[in-house]
Amino acid sequence: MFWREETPLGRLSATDARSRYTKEKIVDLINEVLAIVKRRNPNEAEFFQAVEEVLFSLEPLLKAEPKYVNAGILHRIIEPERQIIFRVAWVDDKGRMQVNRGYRIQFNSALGPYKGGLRFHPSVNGSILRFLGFEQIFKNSLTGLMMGGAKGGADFDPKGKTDTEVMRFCYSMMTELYRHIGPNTDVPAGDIGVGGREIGFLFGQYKRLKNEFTGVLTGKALNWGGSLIRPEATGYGAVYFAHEMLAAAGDDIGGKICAVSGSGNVAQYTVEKLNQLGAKAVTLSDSGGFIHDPDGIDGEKLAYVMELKNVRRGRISEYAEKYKSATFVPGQRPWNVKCDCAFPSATQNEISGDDAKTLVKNGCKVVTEGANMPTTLEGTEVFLGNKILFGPGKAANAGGVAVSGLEMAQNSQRMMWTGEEVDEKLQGIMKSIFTTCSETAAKYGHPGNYVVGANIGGFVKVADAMLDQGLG
Ligand code: NDP
Ligand code: 2IT
Repeated sequence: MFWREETPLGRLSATDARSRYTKEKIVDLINEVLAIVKRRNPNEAEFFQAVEEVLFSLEPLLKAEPKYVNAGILHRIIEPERQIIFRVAWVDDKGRMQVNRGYRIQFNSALGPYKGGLRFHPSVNGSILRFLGFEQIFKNSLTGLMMGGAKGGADFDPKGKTDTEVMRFCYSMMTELYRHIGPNTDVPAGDIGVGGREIGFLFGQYKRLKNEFTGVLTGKALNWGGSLIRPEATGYGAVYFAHEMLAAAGDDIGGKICAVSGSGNVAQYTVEKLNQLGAKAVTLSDSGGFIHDPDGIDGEKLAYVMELKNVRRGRISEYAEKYKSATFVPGQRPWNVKCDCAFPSATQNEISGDDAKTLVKNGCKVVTEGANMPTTLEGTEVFLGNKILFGPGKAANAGGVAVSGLEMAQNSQRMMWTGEEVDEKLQGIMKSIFTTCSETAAKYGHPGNYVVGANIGGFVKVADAMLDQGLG
């Protein structure tokens, strides 16, 4: 727009960018920005991977809309607004002092308060949280709700810890985190290793420290400010997204054989919704291996998994001891099981290029990412090259954060909506995300490529808000 060109920002940013980056040279710009990411964040493979995928898919947009280049949006969007790293010291049940590292990456607040989960896992480091925080910016934008992007967590391993150890860890984590967050500043939630139990302990400590009962966290229990359908939202949303992709291709999820990985929050509610829609989930996994149950993981078996994983905190291998129809394969992921649809719902980079080829060879037609970045760049190319209906995580798993946004809205109103109301809104949001992905992909010359659609669709809203808000 003309007036933007005339703003001080427009003149400032235009100095060399406009002359150096002609349409033909957009790829040079992308490579220059990637080099900055690498220099500032050396050896951060996951963060680099997430940025590389997004920036290259923006190419057609940047060629059509030089305003983003002129205002230096790429240079700004790859640098978190604020990054907090802190010591978390706590005492275990034997009275020994333990130390972990805590993080909060407040990546982008152009669209609203920072929003994104906390991950507790021994693998947590800056690279993983920066990749997750970066993805969260575009995911939150796609929901259409007003939320910025953030991620946090700690290299704490909840496995094998008692409830009291987890409680003391959460208290100590919040004793530092509380000064950086708030219902209008930054609203964390769960992710791997952080569920209802951890959110409760974190909330209790925040409330004591601030003497305020506010919606500072989402994923709260239903009896003290949580939203109906939040626990279900990511898994349900992923299946709704798969349903939309199939419907647009004239097909239906009913009767489909589905391979699901993970056995935590996202995987469990993916299986529940698949069952409700008449599909058959035949696999689940954890870091020990996967189970294959060709008879399908029906409602009764799923109830067993929920008790096993959420209450007893056991291993998925126990499923095959309980149900003789199932086999347990240690140390492997479920991608060589013949299926129509795959729902990777455990962790990043769990589908390699070879796994993707195996899935395609075995007839898989739909891949819906319940997890964040579960497919490597090589795997993504295999799926796109074979015209698989591929729902990238930042679109397909956005249902979780979307219902977190609805939890924030309910907390602000001091109201609680019915489950039907929230589920209806979730379905509407997933449908609208699919429409954005589909229409944007077509508009920029890549029809059916929902990776391009999600990345450009998510980026435009954030970038426009950054333009409106000036330098920052
Ligand atoms: P949970 O902690 O509930 O479950 C995680 C599951 O994944 C467990 O079965 C776990 O097995 C498995 N897993 C974790 N890390 C690894 C690993 N390195 N190798 C193999 N298996 C692993 O987490 P969620 O279900 O909440 O999260 C799953 C994925 O979904 C993550 O990528 C998360 O970022 C993403 N996501 C979650 C949302 C949410 O609302 N919860 C929203 C959007 C995305 P084990 O118990 O052996 O570790
Ligand atoms: O990756 C994600 O979107 C989440 N873990 C959920 C974040 C949230 O704020 O609900």
